[in-house]
Amino acid sequence: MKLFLVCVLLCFTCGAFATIHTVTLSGLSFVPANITIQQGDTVRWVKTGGVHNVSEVSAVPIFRSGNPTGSPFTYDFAFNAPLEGLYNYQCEVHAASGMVGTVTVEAPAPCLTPEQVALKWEADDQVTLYWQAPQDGNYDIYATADGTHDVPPPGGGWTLLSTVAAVTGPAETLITGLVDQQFFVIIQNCRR
Ligand SMILES: [Cu+2]
Repeated sequence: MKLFLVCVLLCFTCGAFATIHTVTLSGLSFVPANITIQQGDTVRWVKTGGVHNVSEVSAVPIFRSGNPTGSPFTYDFAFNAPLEGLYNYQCEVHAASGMVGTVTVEAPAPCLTPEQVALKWEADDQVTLYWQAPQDGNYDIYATADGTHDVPPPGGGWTLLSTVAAVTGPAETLITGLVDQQFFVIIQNCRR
């Protein structure tokens, strides 16, 4: 008898490893001035000359390198959950001269729960998954036969069953060629 379990539905993006994005303080500019990153990434501001600082623009800055200084510095800030969206920042000395920048933080799709995926057997080796994309995008559907999922796909013994492009809202995905063993399935939202 075949046992098909929808076990884990992850909510991280492809390349789930945190990235460091470097912004250089150059003259009276941040270079690049506007960057888009994934939640969990770090922005590293590097200053070699001049009297500057880095300060998010709000009454209580979410990130701030410290008071303006003439000393070189490297300032790291990790944009971890729940931070997302647009952050304006400035050099407090030179904001009026246009020394400003933005960081846009893209958050991963919300998690699906196993209850949000329905199964319908079409044949002994075919099943249709009925699910709802938490946000528009491309989805990879992975399965593992041994039930282990400590290492997220694409590594860790996962098999890519299907790639579904440009999903908006409800989705039906037919999976064919299942073998007679226990499957766990992951539907992974990939920002591509
Ligand atoms: Cu400055």
